[in-house]
Parts: sequence; C-alpha cells; structure tokens
Amino acid sequence: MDKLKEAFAKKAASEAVNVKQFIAEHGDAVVGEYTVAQVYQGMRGMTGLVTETSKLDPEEGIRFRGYTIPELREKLPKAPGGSEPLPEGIFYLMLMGELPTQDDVNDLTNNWARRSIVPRHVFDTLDSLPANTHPMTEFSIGVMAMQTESLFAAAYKKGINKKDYWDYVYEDSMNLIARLPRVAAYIYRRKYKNNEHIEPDPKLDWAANLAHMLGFDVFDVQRLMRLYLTIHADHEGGNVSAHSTHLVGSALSDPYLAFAAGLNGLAGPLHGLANQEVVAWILELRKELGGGLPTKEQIAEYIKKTLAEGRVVPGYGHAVLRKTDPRFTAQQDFYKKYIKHDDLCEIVQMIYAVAPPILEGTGKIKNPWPNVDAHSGALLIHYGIVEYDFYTVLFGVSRALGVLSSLIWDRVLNSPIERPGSNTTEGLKKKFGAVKQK
Ligand code: HAX
Repeated sequence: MDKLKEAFAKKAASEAVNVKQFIAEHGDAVVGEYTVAQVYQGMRGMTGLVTETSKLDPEEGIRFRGYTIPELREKLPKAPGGSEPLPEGIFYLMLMGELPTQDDVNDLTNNWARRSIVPRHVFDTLDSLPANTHPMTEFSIGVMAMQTESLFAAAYKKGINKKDYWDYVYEDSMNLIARLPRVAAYIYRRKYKNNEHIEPDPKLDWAANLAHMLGFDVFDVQRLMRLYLTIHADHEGGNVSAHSTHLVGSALSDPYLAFAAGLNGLAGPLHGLANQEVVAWILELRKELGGGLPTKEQIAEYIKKTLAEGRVVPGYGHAVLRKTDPRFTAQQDFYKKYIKHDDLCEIVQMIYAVAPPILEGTGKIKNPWPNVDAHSGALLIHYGIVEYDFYTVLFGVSRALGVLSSLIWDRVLNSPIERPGSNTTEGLKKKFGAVKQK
C-alpha cells in the first residue's frame, strides 16, 4: 500500500464513523427551506450535497479545507526555486484535510510518475478522431478509452464488499490523475504541433511535466502551470463538473465514467469553456476595432453591444460568488508580479475596470464581477500557448484533483445513489393552489 493510501485509510475509517454518528444524532435537523423559484432556477442556494474538499463563500470566495487561495500560495510546498504551489499539495490537502509537508508532496509526484503510463489504445482512439473534433470532446473520449483500466469496475464484476469500494476508487483516481497530463498533451501535440509528441519526464513534478509534454520547457510556463492547476482544482460540490462527477459516481459508475461526465459538463460555455470564450470574445473585439489596444469607451460599447445581442459577457458572473473571484485575483497578481506588461493582459485589466458597472446596470445580473475564466487565457497566450480552444482541457486536468478526491470520500462515506425528487408545473401549481391559466 502506498504511503498516502495508508495514511488516508486511517483518516477515512475514523471520519466514516464520525459522519455516521453525526447522521444518527442530527439526521432529523432541518438544513433549510426552499422556494418554488429555486426549484425552477437551478436549485440556487439549496444545500443538497456534502463535499468535504472545499467550501465556497459568496463574499470571500473559495476555501480548500479552510484555506484561502492567498494562504495556499504561501503555505503549500513549492518546487525547488519555485514560487507557486505544487498542485500535488492541494490534492493532498483536499484528500487528507491537512497541509502536506515537502516530503508528502515529493512522494505524490513520484507516486503519480509511477502510475503515468497511458495504454497505447488510448492514443489509437484519439488518432481515429476527425481533425475538427473539439479538444474537450477528445479529452472526454480519451478518459473513456482509459476505462478499460478501471480496477473498480473489474473488482465490482468479481464481487467486492461495500467497505472496500473506496480502495478501488482511490486506485482508479490516482491512476487517472497521473495519466491525464499525458492524454492532454497528446491531444495538444496531435492537433497543433504536427502530431509530434514529447515523452514525459518522470523527474518533473506533475505540472512541470505537463508543460514539458506540451512543448514548453521553460521555468515561466512551469510556474504558471503550477498555479493554474492549483487554482482550478475545486469549487465546492454544486458546480456542473463536480456535481456531474458525484452524481454519476453515485450509481457506482467507476471514476473513469464519472470523471468523463464531469468533463462533459466542464465543456459547456457557461462553465469551463468560458475560458476559451473569453479569448474569442476579446479577439473579436480587437478585430472589430481594427487591432491594437482599445480604449475603455470602446470596450464599454462592445460590452453593451454583446448584451444587446442577447449574449453573455464571458468570464463575468457567477452562480454563487458575489465578488471578484479570488482565482481571478491570483492570476492578476501573477501577471503584475512576473509579466508586468502584455497587451492582452492589459485589456483584461481594462475590462475589469469597465464591465462591472455596466453589468450591474442591467439590474438582473447578480454578480457583475470577473470569475476565474476572465484572466487565464491572456496568461497562456503571453507564454505562447495560443490555441485557445484547448484551454478547457487544462482546466479539466486540474479539476480532476478536486472531483476525484471528492469521489474517494463519497465511497468512504458510503454516499447513496443520488435521486432527488421532481414535480411537474401542474403538480406544483396544485400544491400551492395556483389558478390554472388557459
Ligand atoms: N453576461 C450577460 N448576462 C449575464 C451574465 C453575463 N456575464 N451573467 C449573468 N447574466 C444574466 C443571465 O443570463 C440571466 O439572464 P436571464 O434572466 O435573461 O436568463 C440573468 O443575468 C441572471 O443570472 P444570474 O442569476 O446573475 O447568473 P446565473 O447564476 O444564472 O449564471 C453564470 C451564472 C456564470 C452562468 C452567468 O453569470 C454567465 O453566463 N456568465 C458568463 C459565462 C461564464 O463566465 N461562465 C463561467 C462561470 C465560472 C465557471 O464555472 N467557470 O468554469
């Protein structure tokens, strides 16, 4: 048994007892009430899930096991000479509930390197896809092709005891996380770099190895990749990618099937695909204005035009947050600290100055502030990763850390199959005595 798994097994056993006891003692306590509007409008604000790895506060932003992003940038272990946290550290924190030591993180790097071999048939599957397949579709198909490797599915077929589910889900999740950078890089190199692939370097940490396999063996890109893969990892349980992974996993679909479902949700333009949409939107704006740096007035006009066309301003708004996303702020800080000047990043800052009052002025957008996706593309483009329809794949690599550590906890806590109730409009109207409209 690997060192992390051994430590986790102890933690998991005691926490499973704690939770059982909590449900026994407080199972009848009322969590909250909800309204007809909430039932129709995406269940906003209804607590209907338990997610141990992180918690989102509308005003403050995300905390991973109690730690904010600025705290994690300071406290999580770094690569030698590095200044941004290693994503291995946030995975450890989310899984174990405590900050890792440098040794814990180094062990995890080695653990994932040992597990990182991707079976040949996965590449063959990707090679068979038409050139115009979207990278997120390819990524999801790549994960599905790897499902042949699921130890959970194989063990379940043989017949396993419920109490051992988490063990196989842990193994699948660790293998999957270890292999995702290779699959992502394969998609990138096949699509944009003449199908010329780069072998992994097992001496590199998880994020640096991804940068290496993409073809960017420079310190600056490694540094960005470490931050990127840390801050995109998790955003509590109700977002589409986390919830889909949890939901599909609740049917005891294995981690490959569950994570592919999460990726398919992440690929939507209102969720993870917004990172590609932001760049497309800014490039469209620049093209329309004939290139160069736009003025704030021109940006304001462009935002108004986008709204008038019934489109969303990508990178702005959030279903839970009611302030600037700290993941945006972390990237803004990265820009100011390490890059200092870049035209596209400057446009991002100008949009930040101009967009919120306009969005607020509509009177209906609940959060006029930027989210994580408003900044990420500009940083990647600065370093030469310009193929923006690939960006959501990078988000997906990172998101695996959160949703898969949650999935392991789901099996530890014996979460049942998810099955909320639904009603018809007629049923609801009847319940509340509404008059039938003809
Ligand atoms: N531009 C234009 N209109 C917007 C808007 C935006 N950025 N954000 C919200 N609205 C609109 C909604 O479409 C909705 O309009 P209707 O009443 O006409 O249907 C109205 O304002 C109220 O919406 P809301 O309650 O403020 O927001 P929701 O919780 O319904 O939606 C979204 C949250 C993130 C989906 C939304 O803000 C949006 O579409 N933003 C742009 C896309 C985006 O950046 N997505 C990424 C979000 C973060 C994330 O998941 N990253 O992966």
